[in-house]
Amino acid sequence: MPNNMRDTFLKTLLAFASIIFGASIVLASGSANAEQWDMPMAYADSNFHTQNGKAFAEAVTLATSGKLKIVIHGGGSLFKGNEIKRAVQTGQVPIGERLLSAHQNENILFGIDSIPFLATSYEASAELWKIAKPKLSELMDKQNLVLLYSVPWPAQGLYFKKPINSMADTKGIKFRGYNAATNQLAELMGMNPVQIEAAELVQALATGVAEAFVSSGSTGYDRKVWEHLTYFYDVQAWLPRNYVFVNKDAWNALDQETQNIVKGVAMMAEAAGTAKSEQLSNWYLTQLAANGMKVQPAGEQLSTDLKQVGAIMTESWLQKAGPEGKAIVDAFKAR
Ligand code: PCA
Repeated sequence: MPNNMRDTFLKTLLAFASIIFGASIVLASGSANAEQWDMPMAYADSNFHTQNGKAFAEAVTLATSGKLKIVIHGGGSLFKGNEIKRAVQTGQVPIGERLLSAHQNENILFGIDSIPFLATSYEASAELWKIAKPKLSELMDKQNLVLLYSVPWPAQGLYFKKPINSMADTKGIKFRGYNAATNQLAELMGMNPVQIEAAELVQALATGVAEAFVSSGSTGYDRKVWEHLTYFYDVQAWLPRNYVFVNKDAWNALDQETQNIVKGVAMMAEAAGTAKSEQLSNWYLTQLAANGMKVQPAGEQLSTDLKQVGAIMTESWLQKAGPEGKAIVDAFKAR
């Protein structure tokens, strides 16, 4: 490895490791071309994605000796979840994080991670991501974006007020969705979907705008949903992803060394965030239970009904996605 490459790599590695292990940052002061990147994120400050984003930001700041300083704005405080991608595309902010599948209305391929029961473990999720990534990077490139890293949420389960034994029990329930797939799930189960950001979930539950939803134990825990709901069915339907992306013009304006550092730290952030997600996934469920929720697998009839709904959703996704989508799913299944 050439010396300057090795230096960049070591700086990057040391910076990330020191952040993860809780070092405090001392910056080389007064870097000549110091630049600040504000980075909006949609989820709670305490959420593991946001914490991981903070480690990423601090490590970049440290490894570039403050030449590029990334500042996280969590909880949708700078831009709301559904505004973040556009804000980055149009250069209102240089970098941001968002739920990948929230954009499946723009292009169905962004919903590759929300096909029910396709990739339901961390291992499968990583394999599907590896296969889909080149196509997604290409799509993003056309949207003036550079893909940096992606971290999955824990598996998605169903939250309800009352026990649900089959689809016969879900008719007419007001169901909070977070993307097109979750709205379709609600409709196929006879429920009434209403799309709401995680940041507004508690208010929706408190005011009765929504009375059920699908999400991870992570969001249930972050939002203390046991104050409103009692039943969690651990159906492990899919692992949706958050992804971090940069405005292409802002990216191209960075010098080569800084780009290498950002890419290196991003790789580490993907690995560390994914490990954290997996490590916490069961812990979140124990927290739901400790706060009085009944955490259980779906019963036999509900499982059968969900498989049927999943098959319909898979079919409709494949139809919309055409040969490109099919190629990804086929390659994943043949792995
Ligand atoms: N939490 C996010 C998306 C997926 C998840 O687990 C939410 O509910 O909005």
